[in-house]
Amino acid sequence: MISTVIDQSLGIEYPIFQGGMAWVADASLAAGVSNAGGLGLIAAMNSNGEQLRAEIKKCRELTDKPFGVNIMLMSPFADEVADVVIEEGVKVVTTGAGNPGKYMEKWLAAGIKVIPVVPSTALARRMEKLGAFAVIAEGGESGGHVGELTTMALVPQVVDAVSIPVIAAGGIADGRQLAAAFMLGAVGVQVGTRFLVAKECTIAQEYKDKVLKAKDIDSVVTGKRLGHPVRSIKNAFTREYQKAEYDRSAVSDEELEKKAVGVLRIAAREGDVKNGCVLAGQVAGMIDKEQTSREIITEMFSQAEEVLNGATKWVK
Ligand code: TUI
Repeated sequence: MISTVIDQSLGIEYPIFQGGMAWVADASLAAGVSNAGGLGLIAAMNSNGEQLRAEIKKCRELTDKPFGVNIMLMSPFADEVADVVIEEGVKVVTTGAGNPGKYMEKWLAAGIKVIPVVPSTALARRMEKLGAFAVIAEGGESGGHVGELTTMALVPQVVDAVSIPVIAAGGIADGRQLAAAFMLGAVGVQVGTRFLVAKECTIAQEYKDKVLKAKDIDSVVTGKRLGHPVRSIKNAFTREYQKAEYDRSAVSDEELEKKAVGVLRIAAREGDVKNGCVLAGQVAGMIDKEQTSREIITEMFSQAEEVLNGATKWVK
């Protein structure tokens, strides 16, 4: 059994979070992961306050286990969903794509455990000072909005920089990577891409198929020019966007911005995996079967135990 401060303090069975994936992580997936012993998270990214409230209610109907809400700080609804998590008595909030500083005081006053995603030691330290319960150190192997550093380089530096627990994210899809995260000093992991193909994940089958078929080098980062680098699986959208991105004289920033409007939704919800943006991490190439959240979690942890138990074989 692998048990740390993360599962013990959150009342879950395994120290694993499901990533708060925009347009993906709804009540069905969050409840699936929570029922399997991890921490499921509802992504508030694409919801206004009332939509999030409804999703939280649905999640409570599907599970009596702890779950959380992820707030994407670039969302136009960030202010209102920040209040809804308090009103609804959500116990754990993770944040992404920004600094949640302005919400920390009221979240902490409401007894919420705040666990921000950080791409650097500087933000990790700031979050610790503001009262974060833990931080998620997410490397650029991950899908979606990415920082500069890799998981291998970022996690140990964040572990050294703060005294609060560190959860590793980015590039973790199997038990070997889970074990490696522990070796880097993390006490938990967050997994996104592998849960895209979970049975409880309600995205379009075309999106799941794109992940299942992906090879190691099939992901690409777009959006650097506008300061929002995003990793997704190569397709007609990324080819067209990249062409526009590199041609500054022909395509203005406004035009470029327009090209990305609605692309997450049409991929995840309409199954348009040609014109939509299929967010996924570099580990997509390792994922070749659909499984229940329970199968994913138990398989990852039993493999990690085996790897960790065998690790001393190298020590002479
Ligand atoms: O947030 C994510 N992944 C995401 S968000 C998203 S939706 C979207 N994102 C960008 C453009 C369009 C749509 C899809 N995937 N992961 C967590 C994460 N947070 N990764 C990196 C960061 C991060 C970056 C900078 C966190 C804080 C930060 O702070 C900068 C500052 O303000 O100090």
